[in-house]
Amino acid sequence: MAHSKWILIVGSTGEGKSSLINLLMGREVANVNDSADGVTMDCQEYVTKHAETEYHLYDTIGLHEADGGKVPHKNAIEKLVAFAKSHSEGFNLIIFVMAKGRIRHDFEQNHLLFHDTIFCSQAPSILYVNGCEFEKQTGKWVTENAERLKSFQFKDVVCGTTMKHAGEFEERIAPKREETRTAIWNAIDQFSAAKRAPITRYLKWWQKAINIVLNVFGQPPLFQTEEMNKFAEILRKKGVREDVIKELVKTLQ
Ligand SMILES: Nc1nc2c(ncn2[C@@H]2O[C@H](COP(=O)(O)OP(=O)(O)OP(=O)(O)O)[C@@H](O)[C@H]2O)c(=O)[nH]1
Ligand SMILES: [Mg+2]
Repeated sequence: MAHSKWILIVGSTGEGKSSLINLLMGREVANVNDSADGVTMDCQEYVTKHAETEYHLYDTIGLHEADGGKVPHKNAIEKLVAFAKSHSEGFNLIIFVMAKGRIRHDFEQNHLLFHDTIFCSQAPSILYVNGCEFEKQTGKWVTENAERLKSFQFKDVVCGTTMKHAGEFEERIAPKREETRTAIWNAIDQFSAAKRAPITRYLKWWQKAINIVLNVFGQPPLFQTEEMNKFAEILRKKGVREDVIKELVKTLQ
């Protein structure tokens, strides 16, 4: 039987996940769309073979702020639980996808949720920066954002393009698309772990995950960790004002 690996692809709606999947698969399997509608936490599987390995690519939107008024946070929590239940065996690699530009709050929250919390930082992750077709120097974005990127602990950052039907630019874009495909497959081969990192089953991490979901939806956290309670108690005993403690706890959570 061929060796199999599970790859989770996370990114907000419209950043280029489906385009990346199509590029990796070598054919149009995932719907590429311009609409701003996305379904939080829904997951779609695509299977392909590369270098004697069977890859299960999972396309998921993760959390995004645009859902704020539209999808209640309870839906997002339910979907997160369903996701954890049906993928408990975990993944060998997480690919975060973002379109070139500013690193946004929802990106940070998704990283915190998927990388730090759901997989307890045990699944290696790489970043794919999409929309770099007109970058004169490949990787310029990485150099410019080096300081910001450090904290995410990405094993690799690949800048590229999945742009299709580029009209008059097609001749220039086509080789860049091919370079992107090669670079991403190389990164997958090199950085995916031999073993799948399972989804965590610890209460502490789940409390953190649910707090992150609530944060994205502008809701206050439901859980405070034991350490945080102890910390607040010490400050209280020292006479620190309650509103100051509350603010500090909120920042640290
Ligand atoms: N300029 C540019 N546009 C791109 C690139 N890749 C994809 N797009 C465009 O970006 C839009 C969104 O791409 P998708 O691949 O559908 O994005 P997605 O992340 O799957 O979006 P959802 O399925 O809604 O979550 C489409 O209009 C694509 O044509 C790229 O490298 N450069
Ligand atoms: Mg898509």
